[in-house]
Amino acid sequence: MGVTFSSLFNSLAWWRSGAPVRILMLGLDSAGKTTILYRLQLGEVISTIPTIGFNVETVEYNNIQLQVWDLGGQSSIRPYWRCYYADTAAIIYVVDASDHQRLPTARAELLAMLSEEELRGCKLLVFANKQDLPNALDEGQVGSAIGLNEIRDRQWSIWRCSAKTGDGLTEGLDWCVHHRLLTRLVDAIRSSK
Ligand code: G3D
Ligand code: MG
Repeated sequence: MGVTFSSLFNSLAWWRSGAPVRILMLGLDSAGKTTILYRLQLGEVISTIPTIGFNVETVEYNNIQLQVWDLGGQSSIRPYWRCYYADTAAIIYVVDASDHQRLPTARAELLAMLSEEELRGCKLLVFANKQDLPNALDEGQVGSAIGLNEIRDRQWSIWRCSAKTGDGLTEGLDWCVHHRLLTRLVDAIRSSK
């Protein structure tokens, strides 16, 4: 599985050819972000707590920096998140599809995040995680619950997955990568006219 993810991330690195790319992986605590990070097997996960107090996990792979932190909790530190927004290629939002009670919170936090000016237009990949659990909602149900259909200002996609088994993770990341490749292709065609 590591090889598959590596080739996906290679494609994304190729797309930017040189400049570092940042991918933010966000979600409520316990959504499964850290599990996904390890499941990707991209290298050593570095965990740091900046002075402002939230825990950031980072994996660097081939000029791509994948940064992970929990949303929710103290709104007072939210302005400091901006330090992490520059050069963000995509946001991966992880939702615990089995935690029905916290879906409204997951929705509110996502919408607050997307309203950040610096993240305008940034593509959004949502993982409806924990599909191995019997009470997990599918991607359509999770998408409705977190208000994806109301998002009109950016491209988004939602995929069901299980970080526990690894199912669905490749498909989601594949969308991310191929979508950007397609964007570049369209840009190249336009500029050649
Ligand atoms: P976070 O980093 O988003 O806070 P974690 O979440 O990756 O720490 O995961 C929180 C808990 O959910 C962990 O359980 C983890 O094993 C579990 N988990 C993550 N993804 C899945 C999944 O796809 N299916 C199932 N069944 N569980 C998952 P513990 O018990 O270690 O707290
Ligand atoms: Mg974590």
